[in-house]
Amino acid sequence: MAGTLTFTMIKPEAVAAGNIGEILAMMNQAGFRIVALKKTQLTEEQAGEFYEVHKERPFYGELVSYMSQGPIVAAILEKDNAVADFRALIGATDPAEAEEGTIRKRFAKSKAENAVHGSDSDENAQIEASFFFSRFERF
Ligand code: 3AN
Repeated sequence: MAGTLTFTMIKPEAVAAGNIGEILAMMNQAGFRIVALKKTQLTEEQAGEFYEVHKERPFYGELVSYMSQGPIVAAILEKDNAVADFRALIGATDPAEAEEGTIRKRFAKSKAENAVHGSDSDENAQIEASFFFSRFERF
């Protein structure tokens, strides 16, 4: 059975552009409940650890420096079928391929600066949520 939790980050360029409120509103309107929420900034080391799965990809270095360049907003979200439904809400990695009405269509600038992160599996949602939040920060 599909899990009810997913993990998201609003990425540095979307935070810097003042889009936190509108992006969170789109998540709420799509039926996601905020379980945990914080604004924080990753060190390069932390960003490297978070994106460890992409270590062999050619854009890994660029991704790590971009994700640590400014504050991000991290959140745990709850909804039935959370991971798949949230991936549908954010749209394709490349905003040029993202469908109308998706968060990336509206806010992403490029494949790298694509406004939001969304977990790609229930297992990764748990790992990513625990990277940012303790049990005492989830409600
Ligand atoms: P998604 O975020 O849609 O799951 P992944 O898992 O393929 O996409 O990529 C993780 C992150 O790596 C993306 N959110 C994006 O910031 C960055 N990324 C992916 N592809 C590229 C690329 N071709 N060039 C630069 N950065 C990329």
